[in-house]
Amino acid sequence: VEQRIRNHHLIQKIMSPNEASLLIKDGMNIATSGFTLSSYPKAVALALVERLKKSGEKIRIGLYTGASVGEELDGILAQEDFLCRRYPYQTNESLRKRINAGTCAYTDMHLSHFSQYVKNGFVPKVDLAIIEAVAITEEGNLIPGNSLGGSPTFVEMADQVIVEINLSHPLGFEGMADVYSVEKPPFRKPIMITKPDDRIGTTYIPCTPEKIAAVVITDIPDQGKKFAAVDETSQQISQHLIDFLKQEVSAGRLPENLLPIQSGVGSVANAVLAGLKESSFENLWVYTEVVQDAVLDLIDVGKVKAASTTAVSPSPEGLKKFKENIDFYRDKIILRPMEISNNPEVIRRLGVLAFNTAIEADIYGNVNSTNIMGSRIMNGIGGSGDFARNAYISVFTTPSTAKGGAISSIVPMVSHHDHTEHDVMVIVTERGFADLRGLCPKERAKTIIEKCAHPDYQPMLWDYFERACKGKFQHTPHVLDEALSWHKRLLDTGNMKAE
Ligand code: 0RQ
Repeated sequence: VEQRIRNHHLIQKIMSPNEASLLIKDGMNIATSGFTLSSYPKAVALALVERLKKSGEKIRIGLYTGASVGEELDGILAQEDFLCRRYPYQTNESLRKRINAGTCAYTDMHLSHFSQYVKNGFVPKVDLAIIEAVAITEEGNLIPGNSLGGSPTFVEMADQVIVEINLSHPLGFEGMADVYSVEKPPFRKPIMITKPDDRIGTTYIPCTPEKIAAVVITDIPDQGKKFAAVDETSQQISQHLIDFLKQEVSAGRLPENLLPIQSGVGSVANAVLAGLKESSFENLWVYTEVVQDAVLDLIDVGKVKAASTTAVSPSPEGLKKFKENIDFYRDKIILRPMEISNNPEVIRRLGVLAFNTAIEADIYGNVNSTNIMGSRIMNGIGGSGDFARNAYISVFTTPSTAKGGAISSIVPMVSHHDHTEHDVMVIVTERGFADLRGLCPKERAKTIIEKCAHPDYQPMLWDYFERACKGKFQHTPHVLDEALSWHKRLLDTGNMKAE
């Protein structure tokens, strides 16, 4: 215990998860650690839900996190309908159902904005923070697990803090974090990161013993998430992206070792980076928000010099490898708060190559990454907008069809806009890549239909575009009555294809 809780006074604040859960009251806004299913608190929420289920008492709370958290937090709270409000990102099935049924208010936000919103008082105040940690220092500071997300901001802004010391995290995590808090305007100083591995802050989350209301000891591990095996489609997407990068190097627009890479979440994103392992690229830098298995593998083979991230969220096997070899990885991975990992200033300065995933894209290059058929939230925008808008080159990948071909991912008009035509430079599907830089809308449409759309849908897209071009206004031609008719047809008949 002394190794984990180095402040003697705080040893007296150790309590059971159930006792600590009594600090959570109806109507509170609770902010927690956790980002992409890593290092979110579990024990207190599990105890809370178990106790309330027994007593039959109902509560409604707001939950603020870095990004997605797992079943033991979002899942169980959503199942009992205890969540009235949720910021800024989620990926949980039960919570998604509540949001789409309208019983939990969800505000889907750029992750770089969220810490600012909390600091500036743009969202209701944080009453209580629950932070999973590896250890507490003599001064009361917190050593984070394998994610930082919004934790430093939440600790700074909360009235009180519950710390869950998770023994499943090795003490070797200490030293990986670089915690720096963005100042308030006006006249704030630049964030002095000019290389992905620059260190500008502390290895702990600043906190005081007085703020810590309870310490809970647990060993419940993060569940982690298995990735789908790299299938042919993902492999083709990855190959086209690598061809594009090679083209940029040959043209002298990118250095031989590229520029710092950001890659989104999910199986396709993981496959894209897995492709880099087989490629000729070396001495790569990573400046991203989530490190999944593929980046660990690239580090293993010596292809990555250093990776800056706000979370290390590999599969269960990847997590085991990461923990067992933490002394090796600690030198190569810098864990930053999400207000730094996703900061537009730093992303623009470093010249990041941003690879993110689209649900659908339209012929003019607008991208929907969040809402299926315009209305049903999938996950959220996460950091994709932070990176896409500020990137040196922003790339969006997607298979050209979904649901066994019933859906075309290239449509006349997207049913929801996350990344507008102004932020999307390249679209890649398994068919090829469309380089949209410098093209006007009609040139973009031709390129996207030709290079990215599935052959089953190409004739329909050409037909739409050619008829649109017969209209009066020639800048971004549309047939407004038909622009969303593909989505409507899918909802009516289960297929986007015309009969
Ligand atoms: O649905 O699970 O019911 O089969 O969408 O699609 O192809 O499995 O792709 O796992 O890579 O997720 C955009 C959601 C892609 C993700 C998104 C259906 C499809 C399937 C998932 P099923 P895939 P992925 C870093 C950056 C936004 C946040 C982000 C995401 C499901 O990448 O959330 O990038 N991105 N953050 O069948 C209807 C279409 C569809 C479709 C796919 N056109 N219409 N359904 N699907 N295309 C991380 C953070 O920010 C924290």
